[in-house]
Amino acid sequence: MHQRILVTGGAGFIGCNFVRHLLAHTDAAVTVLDKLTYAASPPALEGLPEDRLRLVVGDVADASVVDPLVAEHDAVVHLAAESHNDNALRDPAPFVHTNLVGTFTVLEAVRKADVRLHHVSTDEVYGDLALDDPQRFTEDTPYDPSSPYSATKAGSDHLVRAWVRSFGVRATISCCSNNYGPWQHVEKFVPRQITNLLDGRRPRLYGAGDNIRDWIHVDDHSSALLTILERGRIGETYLVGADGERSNLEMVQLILRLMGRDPDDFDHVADRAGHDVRYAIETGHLRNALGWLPTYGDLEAGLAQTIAWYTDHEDWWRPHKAATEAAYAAKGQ
Ligand code: NAD
Ligand code: TDX
Repeated sequence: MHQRILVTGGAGFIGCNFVRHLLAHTDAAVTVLDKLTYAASPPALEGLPEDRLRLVVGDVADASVVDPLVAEHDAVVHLAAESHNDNALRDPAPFVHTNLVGTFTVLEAVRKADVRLHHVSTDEVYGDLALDDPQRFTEDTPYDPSSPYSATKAGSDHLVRAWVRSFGVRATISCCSNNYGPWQHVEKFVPRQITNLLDGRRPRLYGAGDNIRDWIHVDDHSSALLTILERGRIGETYLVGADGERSNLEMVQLILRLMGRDPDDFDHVADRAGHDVRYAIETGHLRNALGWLPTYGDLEAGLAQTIAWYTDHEDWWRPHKAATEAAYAAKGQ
């Protein structure tokens, strides 16, 4: 339905998987706008149909780039962000720039050109839950972000909501749980542990490892984004998750088992400052309203596939590994 789609942050982990999903499941011509920060993977966009994919290198907070580009498209899917909590604790400045000023810039561009927007956000905007809380996050849970990263994402969501109500911008928002899958930077939990094991290092668990995350395969996130882009109700926020709650300890031990290692073959390291305890998503709204369903029912199968992918793509992650681990080591992590 949307023939020309602009994907901001399309060279990042979720962005590149989403671009591949768009090219495979629609006829759309896709433009990626990406600054190509340390987190980008230009190789992930190689080998795709050249007549349907264009890469524009630029800053999503630069209106002189964003305004004319947005005006050439029918829809924008906005993923560009600084995404890693540990980096935000070291230096929050780029998070304010990209996540807040960048989203403001996109909103002004879609307002001027009257272009449909889907804004990609996170379950972290709702803060965290206690381990024994029977509730999960719903679309009605009050925003209560607790980290510098999630505060900038929450702020960006508030901007989108205000632009919808005040200016009639045609936008939807999705808040997704923790993604795993191919092309995820080795700074993140799942690829860090897999590549540590491939590298002869032990996995590193922050604190006791009791914290719970709700895991979803990135392909399921992509299909949810396309569903919301095509059929979502303007002004609505949709939670995206796949009933994948696991403690970090359970995840490390699952990865160890799938890689044929001893379940105790990991180290506890310094905890993250202000570490959110638990995220959990109630996904009924998206399923009932738009009929979306995840295809990876089985977290273990998705993780096994991801382990195989990292085993086969050492050329891709190897150049980032040493510097990433050196930065962690400097913090006792
Ligand atoms: P990522 O860090 O892997 O990729 C981000 C991409 O944005 C990179 O390609 C980077 O170069 C680009 N970028 C950064 N600053 C930019 C700027 N100023 N201008 C243009 N491009 C810029 O992130 P990700 O994990 O793929 O996350 C994508 C989106 O999904 C983010 O908005 C994030 O908040 C959201 N999200 C992520 C998860 C997750 O588990 N990873 C879960 C829910 C929501
Ligand atoms: O080495 C590690 N050891 C460890 O125990 C790392 C890197 C992380 N952790 C813990 C911290 C978290 O409880 O694992 C959990 C997952 O950590 P991250 O991969 O850093 O993800 P998280 O902080 O939960 O945020 C992710 O999901 C929500 C994404 O990075 C965000 O962009 C998204 O919004």
